[in-house]
Amino acid sequence: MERRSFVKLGAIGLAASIVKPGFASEDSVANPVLSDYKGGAKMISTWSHGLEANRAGWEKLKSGGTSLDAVEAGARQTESDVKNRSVGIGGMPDREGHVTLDACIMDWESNCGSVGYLEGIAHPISVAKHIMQNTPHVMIVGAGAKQYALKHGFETIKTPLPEVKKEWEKWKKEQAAIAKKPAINHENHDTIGLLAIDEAGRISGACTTSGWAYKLPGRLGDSPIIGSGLFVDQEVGGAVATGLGESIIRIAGSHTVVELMRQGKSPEQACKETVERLIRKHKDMTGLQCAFIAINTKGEVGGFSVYNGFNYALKTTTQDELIDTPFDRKW
Ligand code: SD4
Repeated sequence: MERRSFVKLGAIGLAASIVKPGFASEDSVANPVLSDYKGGAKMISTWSHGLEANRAGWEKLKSGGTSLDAVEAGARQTESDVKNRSVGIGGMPDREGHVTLDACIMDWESNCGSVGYLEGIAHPISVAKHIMQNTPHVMIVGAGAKQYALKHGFETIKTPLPEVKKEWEKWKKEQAAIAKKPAINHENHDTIGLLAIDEAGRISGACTTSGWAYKLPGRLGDSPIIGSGLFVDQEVGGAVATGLGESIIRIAGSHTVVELMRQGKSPEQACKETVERLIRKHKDMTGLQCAFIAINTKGEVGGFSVYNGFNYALKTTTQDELIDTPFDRKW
């Protein structure tokens, strides 16, 4: 077949896929695989801001919302936190002073949506969900993502915030070296990744960030990449990542965690082996923090980080707490 007709057929396929079932909808058909789940609703989110995010998500779960509603609500909570320097409105800019946001979302039917390099929009996670539910695409970035968000009436914001702009101006004066790797830890870099399982056993995940502070313009990390920053497979479970995106992409981190769970590993063991693989792929781990958290279809959860200092928030009907993960090494 000539390439041109192949492309044309592909386009017809694409148009057909716009109406195909399998597109996420608010009232997605229950997956029969899920009927046995008895573990109750549960939500886990990275870092201490995960506590507030979980509480926002829990409001949805409590009132019969799905895990997808919960992770979106949780992510939106952190995106609107003006004190958070790594997510949403309070995020740190790139080298040229632009706050560009990355986010992705995935549900139990393997529907997924993603935005990258999105500037001036309050809730990238909801744009990602909108893309997932209303287009045949998974990922829309940059000017196209902005155009999409504006067209669909998403709330706009002005970034960076004045205090963030001041910090950036100070940094600019100091002329930080371009190749210098920033220390990624709780203080300066704390993307939120969320996973939820609802009463029906449906797993969804979300991830949202402003990424590496003072990154090169155009840089995308792992957070908008399905399989790196987030992966969900209802046959197995879900995982999210936080830390230096370049390292996480290198091993398709979240997908790796899920595949290890598929082989029978517990969430914690799968996260540990993924961290160990990541470490094996880097000659120099100085300052390179990365962590994963995961949930399986039994509702078991766990996490693991390269360095100490990483924690995640857990919410169930009886728990609302922060859990320090085991780690490979100390700072
Ligand atoms: C990134 N993974 O853009 C994100 C940042 C992050 O904790 O997770 N920080 O590389």
